[in-house]
Amino acid sequence: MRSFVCFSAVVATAMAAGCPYLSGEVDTRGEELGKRQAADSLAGTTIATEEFLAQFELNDTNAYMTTDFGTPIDEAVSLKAGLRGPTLLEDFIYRQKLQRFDHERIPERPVHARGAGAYGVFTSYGNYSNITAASFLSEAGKQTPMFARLSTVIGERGSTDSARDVHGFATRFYTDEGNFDIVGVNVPIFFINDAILFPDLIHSLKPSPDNQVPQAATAHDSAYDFFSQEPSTLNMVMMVMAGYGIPRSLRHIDGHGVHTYRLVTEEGATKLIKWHWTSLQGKASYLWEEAQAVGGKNSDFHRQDLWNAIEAGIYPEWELGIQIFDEDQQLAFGFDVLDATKFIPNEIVPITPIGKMTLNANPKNYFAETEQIGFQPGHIVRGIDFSDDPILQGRLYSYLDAQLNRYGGPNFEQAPVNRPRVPIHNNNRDGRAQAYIPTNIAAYSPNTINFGSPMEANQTTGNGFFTAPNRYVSGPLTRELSPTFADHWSQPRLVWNSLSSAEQQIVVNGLRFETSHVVSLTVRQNVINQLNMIDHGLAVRVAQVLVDVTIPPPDTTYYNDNKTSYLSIFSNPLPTIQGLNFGILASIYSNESMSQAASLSQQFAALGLFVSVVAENLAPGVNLTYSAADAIDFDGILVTPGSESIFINGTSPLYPLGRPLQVLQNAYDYGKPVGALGSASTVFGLVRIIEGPGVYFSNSTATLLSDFEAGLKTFKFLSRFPLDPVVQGEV
Ligand code: HDD
Repeated sequence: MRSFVCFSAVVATAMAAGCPYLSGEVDTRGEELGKRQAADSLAGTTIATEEFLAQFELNDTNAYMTTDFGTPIDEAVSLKAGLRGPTLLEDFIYRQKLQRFDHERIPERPVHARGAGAYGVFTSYGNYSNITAASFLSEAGKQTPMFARLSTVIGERGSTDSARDVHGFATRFYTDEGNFDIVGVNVPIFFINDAILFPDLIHSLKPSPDNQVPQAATAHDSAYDFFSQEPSTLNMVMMVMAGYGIPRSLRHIDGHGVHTYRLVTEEGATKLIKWHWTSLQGKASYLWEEAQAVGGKNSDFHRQDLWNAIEAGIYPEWELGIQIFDEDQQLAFGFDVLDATKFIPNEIVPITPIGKMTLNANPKNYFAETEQIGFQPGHIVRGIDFSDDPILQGRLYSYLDAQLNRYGGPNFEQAPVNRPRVPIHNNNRDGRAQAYIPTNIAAYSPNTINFGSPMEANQTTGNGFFTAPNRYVSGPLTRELSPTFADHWSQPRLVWNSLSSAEQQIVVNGLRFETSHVVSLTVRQNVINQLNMIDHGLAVRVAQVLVDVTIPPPDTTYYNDNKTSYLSIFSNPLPTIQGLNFGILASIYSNESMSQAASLSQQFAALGLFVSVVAENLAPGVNLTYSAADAIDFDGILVTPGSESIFINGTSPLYPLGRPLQVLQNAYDYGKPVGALGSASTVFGLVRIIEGPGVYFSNSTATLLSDFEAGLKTFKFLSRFPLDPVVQGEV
């Protein structure tokens, strides 16, 4: 036996705390809650997350080690024949420990493998029974527990958060009438308009099958081969390049259900809708150079950011809104609302807010909760119905199939994070790892032995319907794309028109980066041909770095002057700076610097910012060293007076050569607000920083506070970056 320090103390405490197996106690948490749950479900309420999950939690405090089947064990040393002899097959403890380790992984999601999740609550703004029978929308103030998982798409589970990618925005409502999932993304559209193309899309985006390069990146031949051969993707490519692909954080993205859904009232009246989650933190994005630095310096940036904000009580919030329109408006907006590659501009159908999601609790175990949650667009509650969108129809099959593969069996809905907060009654039975004990011996319907139970829910007025009345489907079998899906260029053109010159430059730069990695001349040419159908200037500008391509004459077929104000990320200031990161650069060798840092730190923290004082070592009052700090850690940076010498000398064994200046320079180069108090402004003469918007010098702390508050809301100062001459009409 290996000796453990304080072993006897642990035993004593465990006994005092009433350790279950020592005292012979039986765990009845599940049973008690089961009774409550049944009662609550009849009363139309759900059990709060904390209480619900508590029944499944394993708390190891003051407990002895046991096997999976409960026997107390000592498992630190294997059983051997002789002190130096071989390990014995008989050692069930050793075998179980290794075996459990060998089986720790389940297949990661084939897409959206990397993500972060959190629990929350949804609050309905009103009683919407005039448009839907969905019970979670039945009264103002009604609260419904939630779980949200936000993710990248292409990167593997161990890839990087800041990869340029669409971001998944999956939300689950644990309603009092079962689970409802909106499984969306951070753009209002999708790449393709027929689910049969999904494997092709994903194969083209994933790393090359021969060498698995590149990871979590679209900058390669196959992606652009597919994009240029399947132009339905162009709308999404444009948005991803316009900043949607590299958000500042998961808190700063919107979510969109993408498809047209149908709402149904108790009386059977229907409306068509699109779901939208609007971030109350606002939308904010990295610049590309910054995103790449984040990927290298802190590949967990987004996951950590969401976690930290929730731990600090700065709960991220999103407003749920719907665009609502009539059944006969399906072709009224110049495209088909069943085409998932199109969005309805807000100017045409405004978004009506109907509730709010607040994420307020981190999971306690990443695997059990964030990894095991299995979202499905097919998780629907009464009052909500599908549409014939071919992408949605395909998803109704694919997600169930994906969960079956990940879990290896059909009982995945029994995992705590997947369980509805209402009781389950049906005749589904058995399967791998069944966790319930069904007691009804008549597992069939109709039956008399169990008095007809479980009964069809529609015997109760208003329950058990999903499919809207008067929803007809008819037509000849065909493998054709509807001509109403055929225009792939007018909306990417609208996206292009809706961006500021600086944002258009971001798109051009993004496409230059991506297509410069494309080796095939045919693919490069095809990309340019497609861009030319969106905008000739765009094609010309991207082609400038490709050289070996022919620029076709303008193809004006789909050129239009339409715009929407909703799309621009960088033109709209953030509604709040709460939860942004702020750096105060200081030096421990200057009393003035340290005392200013302490006072500034307090005042900036009072604005709701996460403030870090950076200095040479972790002396009192310092949160981060120059060895560890980087511009990516901050949304704005302020230099303290007295710290000038570290910028001028720039050398010390305590940090990499030139690091303090580099942090400042990079922050400027990433478009962030930067500034100096008093004499520290001289430091700016040492770097390539041009005085202008977002660069603040003052002797007054109050002035700097208000400057930075405005600067952080602006978030990125794009006027620092050069524009192609073409913007001034020179090409
Ligand atoms: Fe999907 C996961 C979003 C089209 C097949 N998808 C997945 C996730 C999100 C989306 C957010 C991660 C959920 C989580 O966090 O667990 N997917 C979308 C959106 C789409 C879309 C908004 C179009 C509007 N997806 C789509 C199609 C197919 C799939 C057309 C296949 C026909 N998606 C899957 C999947 C995944 C998935 C393979 C992987 C793991 C999972 O489902 O649970 O089934």
